Amino acid sequence: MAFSPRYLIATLVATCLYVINTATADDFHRNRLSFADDFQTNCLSLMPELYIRNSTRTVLEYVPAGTNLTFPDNVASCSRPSQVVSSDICRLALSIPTSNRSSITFEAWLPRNWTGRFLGTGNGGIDGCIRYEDLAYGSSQGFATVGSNNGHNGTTAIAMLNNYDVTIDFAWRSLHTMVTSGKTLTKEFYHKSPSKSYYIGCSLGGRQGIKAAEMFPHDFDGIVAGSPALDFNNLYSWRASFFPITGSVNSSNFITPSQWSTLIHDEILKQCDGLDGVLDGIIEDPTICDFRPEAIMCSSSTNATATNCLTPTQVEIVRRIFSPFYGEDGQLIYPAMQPGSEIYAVQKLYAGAPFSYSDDWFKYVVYSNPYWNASNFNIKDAAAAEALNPGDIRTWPSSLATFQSTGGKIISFHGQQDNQITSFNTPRYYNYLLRGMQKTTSELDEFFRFFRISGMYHCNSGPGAWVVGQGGGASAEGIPFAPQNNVLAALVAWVENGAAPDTITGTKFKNDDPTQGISFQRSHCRYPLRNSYLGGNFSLPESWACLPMGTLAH
Ligand SMILES: *[C@@H]1O[C@H](CO)[C@@H](O)[C@H](O)[C@H]1NC(C)=O
Ligand SMILES: *[C@@H]1O[C@H](CO)[C@@H](O)[C@H](O)[C@H]1NC(C)=O
Ligand SMILES: *[C@@H]1O[C@H](CO)[C@@H](O)[C@H](O)[C@H]1NC(C)=O
Ligand SMILES: *[C@@H]1O[C@H](CO)[C@@H](O)[C@H](O)[C@H]1NC(C)=O
Ligand SMILES: *[C@@H]1O[C@H](CO)[C@@H](O)[C@H](O)[C@H]1NC(C)=O
Ligand SMILES: *[C@@H]1O[C@H](CO)[C@@H](O)[C@H](O)[C@H]1NC(C)=O
Ligand SMILES: *[C@@H]1O[C@H](CO)[C@@H](O)[C@H](O)[C@H]1NC(C)=O
Ligand SMILES: *[C@@H]1O[C@H](CO)[C@@H](O)[C@H](O)[C@H]1NC(C)=O
Ligand SMILES: *[C@@H]1O[C@H](CO)[C@@H](O)[C@H](O)[C@H]1NC(C)=O
Ligand SMILES: [Ca+2]
Repeated sequence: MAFSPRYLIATLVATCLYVINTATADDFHRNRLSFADDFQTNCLSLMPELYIRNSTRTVLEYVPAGTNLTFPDNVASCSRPSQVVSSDICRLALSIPTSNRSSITFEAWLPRNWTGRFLGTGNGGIDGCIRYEDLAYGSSQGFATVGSNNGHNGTTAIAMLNNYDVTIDFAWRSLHTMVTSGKTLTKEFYHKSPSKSYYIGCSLGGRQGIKAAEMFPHDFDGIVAGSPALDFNNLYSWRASFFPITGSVNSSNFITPSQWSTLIHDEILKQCDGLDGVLDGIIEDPTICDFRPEAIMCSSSTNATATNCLTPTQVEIVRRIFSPFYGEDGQLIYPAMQPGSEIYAVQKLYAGAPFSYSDDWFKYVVYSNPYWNASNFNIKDAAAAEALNPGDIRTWPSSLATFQSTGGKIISFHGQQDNQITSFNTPRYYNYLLRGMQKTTSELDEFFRFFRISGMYHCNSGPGAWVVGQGGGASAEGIPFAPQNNVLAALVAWVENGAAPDTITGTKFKNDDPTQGISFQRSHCRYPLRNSYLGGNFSLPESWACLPMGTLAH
């Protein structure tokens, strides 16, 4: 077989390139290994328990990038048996007492490639669960990242029964203990204090962030507070209010999941999807969706077994669900559920069973009575919870002046199809804070910006462009860690360079799978601006503009 000269030259060049490449790779590998040894040695020789009073060490290990960590001791209800770690870290865990009858489990993931930044992570629901995906996310972006179990393990509140110290940990003390301990250990490990301190959390975690800004304004320079569980006592009462409205699954007018997710949701889209100018299954601004359920009521001449319409009683149930929740004195307890969230809301809030977080809260915290019956919940219970305000968990500060004066910045966001915390509550808080601090919108926006994320359910997922870097896992995968696309990167740019975000561009991946490519992107506006369709391809961000309410788009 004869080879052409051209082939031989090509082969020779390829071989030389291969040799050069191999040498480079070997050198790189060797350098990396010797560096790894230092980092690893420093990690394993750290004695974290010496720096945190009365703490007990439970983990100290060097974890190389690519490791699939497993957590055999983590309670099953946290649903976090393992976590892939994408950067080299020093991992340590401590048990830290917070009183003589309470303690927190603390974790720090300290990356080899440290940017000098510190990141605290929050919790969710009524848990008790370290968000390992957020520890992996933060450490992979070079933050010394810490998390805690918020004072108890698992997804129930039973540990708070007759132990007010566990409730205090849950309300604020676990997070603050985690931050002070985390900063101390970061300094011991790197021999340098963190340059800037950040926080990221959603839902309960969003509330934790606002609480920290209120109570410990020096803990963080920047806070991402997603879908925040603000006005916590009233939120838990609002959630408890649905079961008496829907009745139990076998009650005569119970609205079934399929009625919610097809009949009712479809009618909501029919009435409101087009308000933003585009029929895409996404209601950009649900505050202007005045849903009329009578449109799908069965008429008296309809066959009584028909499933494509609602009885008058069911229409009334739907009306109550989409109405604000008022107390004994006629004062607002919590704003209405926004239309658009029904497909997922039916799984919990409208499931015809007590909502477990609220049930736990009243049983184990408000009344210390495990036999309390959620069927009989009413506005007197709401008043009792609000008056008790366990652990001062409310989180509804009328001013964050001290936090602002330290240069602190807050980015809040809320999914406009949130199925667990009505997204109408965050504009309510924005306006409350604005009144409390007596600021104009542009003045408040100097340190507190709120973005409405259309088509996003509770903290993540949904039909909209919901991937905005709001947490680890799917919430940050596949998009660059860049201010325009990622709320945490936007916060860093704001705190460190004064570059405040005007919009956040969210991404929707095909089937929510980054490997399949981007389906579309949309830039989300900061409240009170609204996303308005200008024309053109609605899958492109530039076909939309953030305009004040009442402005004509074109
Ligand atoms: C730490 O332990 C000491 C002795 O064991 C005890 O006196 C002290 O109260 C503990 N401090 C805390 C914060 O638990
Ligand atoms: C990590 O390990 C767990 C438990 O062995 C396994 O279930 C999981 O699939 C692994 N994850 C990956 C990405 O390999
Ligand atoms: C919580 O679980 C961890 C293991 O993940 C354990 O070390 C700790 O003791 C538990 N804390 C409580 C309060 O039960
Ligand atoms: C725990 O500390 C409290 C004060 O914070 C004290 O009243 C109580 O007696 C202590 N209990 C025990 C068992 O030491
Ligand atoms: C370390 O982080 C910097 C910036 O954060 C990045 O540019 C660099 O590629 C990272 N290096 C490694 C080895 O990950
Ligand atoms: C509802 O009725 C079904 C069928 O009769 C029964 O199996 C189920 O236990 C009932 N559920 C409740 C909550 O009563
Ligand atoms: C009502 O609908 C059911 C089921 O679709 C059907 O079997 C029945 O014949 C209908 N009755 C009348 C009066 O149309
Ligand atoms: C709760 O109260 C309802 C209504 O009064 C009653 O039907 C139900 O049996 C009670 N449940 C329990 C567990 O006592
Ligand atoms: C609209 O933009 C999307 C996203 O870039 C693209 O996939 C689609 O082909 C465009 N549609 C038209 C009609 O140009
Ligand atoms: Ca639409």
